Amino acid sequence: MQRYESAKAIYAAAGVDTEKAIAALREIPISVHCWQGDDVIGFDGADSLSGGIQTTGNYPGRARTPEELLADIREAFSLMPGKKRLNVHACYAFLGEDKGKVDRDGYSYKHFEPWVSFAKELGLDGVDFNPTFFAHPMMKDGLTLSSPDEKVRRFWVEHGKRSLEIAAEMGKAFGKPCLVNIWIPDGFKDVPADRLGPRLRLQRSLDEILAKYDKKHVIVAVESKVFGIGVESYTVGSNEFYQNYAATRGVCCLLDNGHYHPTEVVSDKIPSLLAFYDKVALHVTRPVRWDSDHVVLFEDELKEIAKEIVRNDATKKVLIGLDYFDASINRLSAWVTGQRSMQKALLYALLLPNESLKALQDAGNFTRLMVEQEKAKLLPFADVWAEYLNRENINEDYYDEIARYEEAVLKARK
Ligand code: RNT
Ligand code: ZN
Repeated sequence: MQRYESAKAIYAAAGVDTEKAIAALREIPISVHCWQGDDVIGFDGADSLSGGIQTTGNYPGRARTPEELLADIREAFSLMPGKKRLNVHACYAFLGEDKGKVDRDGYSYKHFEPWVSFAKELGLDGVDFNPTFFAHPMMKDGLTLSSPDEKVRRFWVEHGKRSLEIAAEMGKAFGKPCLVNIWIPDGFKDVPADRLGPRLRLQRSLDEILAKYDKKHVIVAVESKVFGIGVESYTVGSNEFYQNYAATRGVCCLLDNGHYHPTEVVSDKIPSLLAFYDKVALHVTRPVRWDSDHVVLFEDELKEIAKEIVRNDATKKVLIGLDYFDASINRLSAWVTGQRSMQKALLYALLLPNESLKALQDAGNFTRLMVEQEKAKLLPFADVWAEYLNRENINEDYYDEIARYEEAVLKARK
C-alpha cells in the first residue's frame, strides 16, 4: 500500500494517473486459448498435431479428456487477473454419442454448449471460436480449402459454415460478438508449379463460407503466415492474400506475431491496419527463431504491441488473443505466465505519458523524446502491478499453487 502510494505520486509527477490506468486495464479482455492445456490435440480423435505446427516437450500432466482440460482451465484461470474470454477450437467438440458418427462438417452448437456454460460459470466475458482445418484425415496433400479435390474442398467449406453458425450462438449467449479466426495450414514443402490456382480456390472457398453469417454476433478474421514445418516453400494464405481478401470482403485481419519474417514487427503493423480497419485481431505469441509459439514473456516487442493498442485508443478495436503452446514445462504455469505478461504489457503501456511523448514527436524534439522515453522505462511499474493484483485478489506468486496442483492432480495422470 505504501509502495503504491509512493508510486502513484511519482507517476502523477510524470503526468500519469495510475488509478485511470488500473481502471482501463480492467476493461480490456484477453482471449485465452484452450489449446495450451493439451498440446493442441483436442477431443475429436486426433492423436498428434499436423499442418506445419508443433508442440515440443513431454512434461507430465497433459489434459487427456474434456474433464481434465476443464479442470486445468479452471485452476489456471483462477490465477489470471483481469477480464478474460475463452478461445475454443472446433476440435474441442464435446461429441458424446456423436463420437465417430459426426465429423467436422456436421458439428453444431450442441457440441460446444458445454464450453459456453463453463465460461459463464467462470464469469468470463465471452467465448471465441476457430474452425479447425488441421490434424484431420480430410486434409489431402496438406491442403484443405485450397484443395483441387472438390470433395475435400467442399468438406472444409462445410466445416467453415458450421463454425460460423456455432459462433453465432456463442455470441448470442453472451450478447457480444464471437471472433471466428480462419487459419488454414495449406502450402507446399517444395517449389510449386502453380502459385495462383490454390489461392483462387481459397478465395472461392472463403467466399462460399462467408456468403451468409450473423454479422451482429460474429466477427470474422483471417490469419496469414509465411511458412510452417514441412510447408516451407509456399503458403497459400499469405499476408498479401489475406490483407486484400479482408479489405475487399469487409472482414478483419488477424496478426500472429510469429507469422512474419524475423525483422518485421506486428507492433508496426497494428497502426498500419488501424488506418483502414475498424478491428484488428491478434495472436500474441513469442517466436524464437521461427514460429515456435513459446510462452509469451514481458519483453520489448510485447510492450511495443501494447503501446500501439493503448496510445491509439484502440483497446476496443484490437482483439487480443493468445496463441502459444509449450509442452516442456508445467502447462498451467505456461498459461498463467503468458496471460500475465500480456496484462503487464498493457498496464505498462497505460502507465506511459503517451500524450506528452507524442507532443514531443510532433514538435520535432527528438532529443527530449529519447530522454523522456528512457526515463519512463524506470518509473515504478512493479508497485502499480502489485496493487492491481491485490485489487484483483490475485497473488503475485503463482508457482507454489501450481506446484501444489501438479502434486495433487497432474502427477496422477499417467
Ligand atoms: C498456426 C496459427 C494458428 C494456430 C492455432 C492453434 O501457425 O498460429 O493460429 O496456432 O489456431
Ligand atoms: Zn496463430
